[in-house]
Amino acid sequence: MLFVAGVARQGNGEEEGSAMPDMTLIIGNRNYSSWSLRAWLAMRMAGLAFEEIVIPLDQPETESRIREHSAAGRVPVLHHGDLTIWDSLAICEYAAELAPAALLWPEDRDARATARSVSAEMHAGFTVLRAALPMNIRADRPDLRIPADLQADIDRVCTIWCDCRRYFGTAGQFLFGGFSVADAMYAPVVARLHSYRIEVDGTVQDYIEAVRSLPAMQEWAAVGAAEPWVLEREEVGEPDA
Ligand SMILES: N[C@@H](CCC(=O)N[C@@H](CS)C(=O)NCC(=O)O)C(=O)O
Repeated sequence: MLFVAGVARQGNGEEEGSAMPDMTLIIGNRNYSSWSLRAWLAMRMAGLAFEEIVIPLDQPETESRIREHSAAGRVPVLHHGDLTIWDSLAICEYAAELAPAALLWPEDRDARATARSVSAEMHAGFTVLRAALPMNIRADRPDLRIPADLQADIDRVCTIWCDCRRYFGTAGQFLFGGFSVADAMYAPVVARLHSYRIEVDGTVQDYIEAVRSLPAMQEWAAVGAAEPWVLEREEVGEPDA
């Protein structure tokens, strides 16, 4: 029994002879839960097998259900045997360690340091963009007004993507060539720029298409689009009735 994040868990973890203990990823609604998408995508792109539990957000029982898994009260949460890992970036890091061959962090040290910088910037920042453009996979909202502070966040994201593609990404379609944690961290922004049809230049549009074309992203989007839950506070940019 381990007490992790304030939650007692009975281990079913690494036993002698078992190469890979079970993993379960707890996520929110696919349509809206941007932090869940980051962790889920990193796990999938690392080729890791895991069970999923979806806890719909904004329901009366949401908080208590999440707290059964993590005292931090947020999804995503990963259980691996008797270990609990919470927070999207920590789960991405863990996936990178479990599956080193997937190169979720670039091999080149300069590229890796930059990938970590842009991932941390996403994790800690872009508050205006995150509030004004909620991830809403099934939305198609071309008429959203873009105030200056939102445009500044969008411009910063586009600069990051263009710089990464130019200086580190030429060997592939993603920010650092092959898919990395940085792409997982920005995947919900890709979805947002698409949903709200934000005007971007050709390099950014190509990158958006590369991420959206990933089979894992298409799977996430298809399941998210079919979900029954509609969260009014996340529904922005609807045309006036
Ligand atoms: N810093 C955390 C943020 C996680 C987060 O805010 N998740 C939201 C869903 S996307 C959540 O759990 N909200 C709880 C709730 O709405 O009750 C991470 O990176 O994982």
